[in-house]
Amino acid sequence: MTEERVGPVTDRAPSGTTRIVALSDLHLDTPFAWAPIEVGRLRRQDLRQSLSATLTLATSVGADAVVLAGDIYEHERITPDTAAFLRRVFDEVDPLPILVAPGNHDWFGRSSVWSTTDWSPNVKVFDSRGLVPFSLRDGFTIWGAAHHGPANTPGFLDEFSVDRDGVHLGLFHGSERAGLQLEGSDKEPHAPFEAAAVAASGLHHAIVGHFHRRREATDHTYPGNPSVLAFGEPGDGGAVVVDMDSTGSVTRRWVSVSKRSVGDVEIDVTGCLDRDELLSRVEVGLLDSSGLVRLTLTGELSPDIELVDAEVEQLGTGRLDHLVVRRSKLSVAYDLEALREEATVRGQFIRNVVNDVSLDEATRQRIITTGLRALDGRRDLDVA
Ligand SMILES: [Mn+2]
Repeated sequence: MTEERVGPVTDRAPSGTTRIVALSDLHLDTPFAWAPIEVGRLRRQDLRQSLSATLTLATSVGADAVVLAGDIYEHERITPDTAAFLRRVFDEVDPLPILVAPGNHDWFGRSSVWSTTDWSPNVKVFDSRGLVPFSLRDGFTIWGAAHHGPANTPGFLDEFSVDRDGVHLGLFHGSERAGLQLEGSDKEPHAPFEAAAVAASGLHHAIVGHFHRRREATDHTYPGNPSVLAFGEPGDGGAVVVDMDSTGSVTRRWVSVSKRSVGDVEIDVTGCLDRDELLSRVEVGLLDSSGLVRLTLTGELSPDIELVDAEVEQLGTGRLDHLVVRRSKLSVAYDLEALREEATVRGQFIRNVVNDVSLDEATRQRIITTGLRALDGRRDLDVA
């Protein structure tokens, strides 16, 4: 669920403080393969809107710069229209500096949009593999770098140290090592770094992209993805207003730049006696939801109920932008002890599955449920 976590930022940065608005992992033009075509289109439009809202925010809070920490778009997917959109919205906030550190999805290369677009003069794309300085103002330096390919980028803080006085902010796309577990094991260690290396290098703070979960660490910040790309993502990211004082310490405020909510709802259907009762329970359970919703049915479904996903999905029509129904946590309340005693095909089926030692318990339950539904002549089966 993406929501407003702070009120509008109405104050101005105190004098001597530099105000940065940070964003990462927008993934413009991501395909949303899980979604129907029209929902995918809607979400891609939402992503653009998140960027526009970020730039509006930056202007209204008097930011000194916008920093983009990578994966703003996807190299394989970005359309000429999206490139033109980027060019236009960046141009519209000129002379507000926009600093870009390309990530593993929007890596910098000769053919990349970061490289081929004729950006307005306020746009600075870091194109070097090593961190290089950009002097935002006297005594305030932003160090940025780029991924040059979709994988195998070494850590940006390896063998790096600042070489001048003042306040130093790092900007790159990479994996803080301790955070890898939090993101799940399928995240490859792109440009890994140790949290302690930020201070050790002489940087006061680093704005880092790649992890979709927001993180407010002592000396680094992951904005998190501002607009979720799939159900199950934490959805706690956004644009971050970072105020950095003359000693290099930071104050951070996350601001939601996503208009449409994306959420998970679980509804227990245990005890529903027929389909109508179940559908009303779901309808009531969805009353507080809006936007895109993944509904997970849980509990025990009465064997008498014939449940078709399309009927449940219709409950969202007109009120929600999209409703996905998931029944993987739903079991059917068969009386297996009684059924396995039956001298029937059904009884034999249960005995065979129960006695098959090659099956793990989850598979066994799924086969039994699916098989019994099939033997009952139901067509509302999950694909096993
Ligand atoms: Mn990434």
